Amino acid sequence: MSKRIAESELILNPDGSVYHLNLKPEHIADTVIFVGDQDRVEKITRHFDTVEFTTQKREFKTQTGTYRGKRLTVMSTGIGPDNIDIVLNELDALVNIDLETRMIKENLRSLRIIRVGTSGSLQTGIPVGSFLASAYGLDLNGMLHAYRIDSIVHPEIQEAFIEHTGWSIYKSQPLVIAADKKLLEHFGGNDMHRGFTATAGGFYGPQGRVLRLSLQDPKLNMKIDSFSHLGLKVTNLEMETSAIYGLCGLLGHQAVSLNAIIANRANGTFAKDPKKLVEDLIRYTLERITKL
Ligand code: R1P
Repeated sequence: MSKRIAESELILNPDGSVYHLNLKPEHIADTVIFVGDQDRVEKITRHFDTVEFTTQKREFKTQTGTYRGKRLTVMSTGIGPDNIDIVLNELDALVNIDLETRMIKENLRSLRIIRVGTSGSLQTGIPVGSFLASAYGLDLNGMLHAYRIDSIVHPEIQEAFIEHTGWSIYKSQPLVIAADKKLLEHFGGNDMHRGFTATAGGFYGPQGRVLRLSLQDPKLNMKIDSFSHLGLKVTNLEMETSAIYGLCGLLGHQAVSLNAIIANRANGTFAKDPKKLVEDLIRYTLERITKL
């Protein structure tokens, strides 16, 4: 029997909705599409037959409706792994905690989470304009270290990565977490690269970008690019995937991350029309969702 979760630990708004997301259990579908940008939510739901519910608080905008008869939720997570911690804990609470009694439910539900994001490639073989499904997330940001993560990580790849890059003892240890296999198979079609996606906790220094500040290890990006373990190379950098894979793995939800490659860090190129790439990935994702 679980313990009652205190008001200070699971905060509810006066209307009973969860604190940051402003949602009640009836507002969400079992399949949830995550995007970063709040303006991308309607770029997806404008394809829907109907939208039954809309809310927004800060960067977390949610719409639920039906697409070709299938009930779907689309939610913006904003930027970064810290937001993913909020979004996934509150989403899980909506389905797996009784918000009246504040007790964990006996029968747990599993959500399907599909991220539709943008990302920068690290390999010349994955050019701007490609789509990539992340088979693994490489966690370089540390958020997941707050949790007991041992059951879902891949220490042999982590150790090889730490050795190859000479990973600093002053940074949190990298973690490797896999996508949900079935969702990866379903969404990672022939026209998609399979990826090993590094998730950074910032956009500039943490991804090796130099404007005015010097980096602790200026060669780190080169070492990440050249890492290879049993054929596994780090393919792209963004800011959410490993956090989603880690928390979904621990909470019992299924997740896959789909990336539109809008930049290539290996050859310095950036997409001429990133909006079109995102729109193409949205259409691809919605098409595949109807076949789930
Ligand atoms: C940085 O510009 C943001 O873009 C990428 C990164 O992961 C980060 O969130 O993804 P989204 O376009 O999905 O937000």
